Amino acid sequence: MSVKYKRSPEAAPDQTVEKPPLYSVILLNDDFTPQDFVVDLLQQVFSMPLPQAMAVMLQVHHRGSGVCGVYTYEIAKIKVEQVQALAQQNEHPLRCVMREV
Ligand code: TYC
Repeated sequence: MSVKYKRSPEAAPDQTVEKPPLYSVILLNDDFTPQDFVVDLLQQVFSMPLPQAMAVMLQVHHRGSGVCGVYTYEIAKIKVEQVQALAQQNEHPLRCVMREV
């Protein structure tokens, strides 16, 4: 869903621009992808510091899924593709999806 907001304090009151929709990038659990691989990937693709990467990996491992970040459509799509490419190159069944916030 898109929301309208005022462009700036200087803008005329009736002047609005569309706020872009945002997408969560979500990692899904599986029984085969090594935990270390997921931690490395979270650091590499999502620029997470090690403690955060470990926390997100454990969240996915224990709860089934976890949010890696929230982005505009094109950025979220690139992140999902990067995760899928790394998983494929390393022959892991890791799944990653995006969902509108
Ligand atoms: N459950 C996996 C294991 O025990 C680890 C894992 C974590 C896999 C997160 C995927 O998105 C994932 N090796």
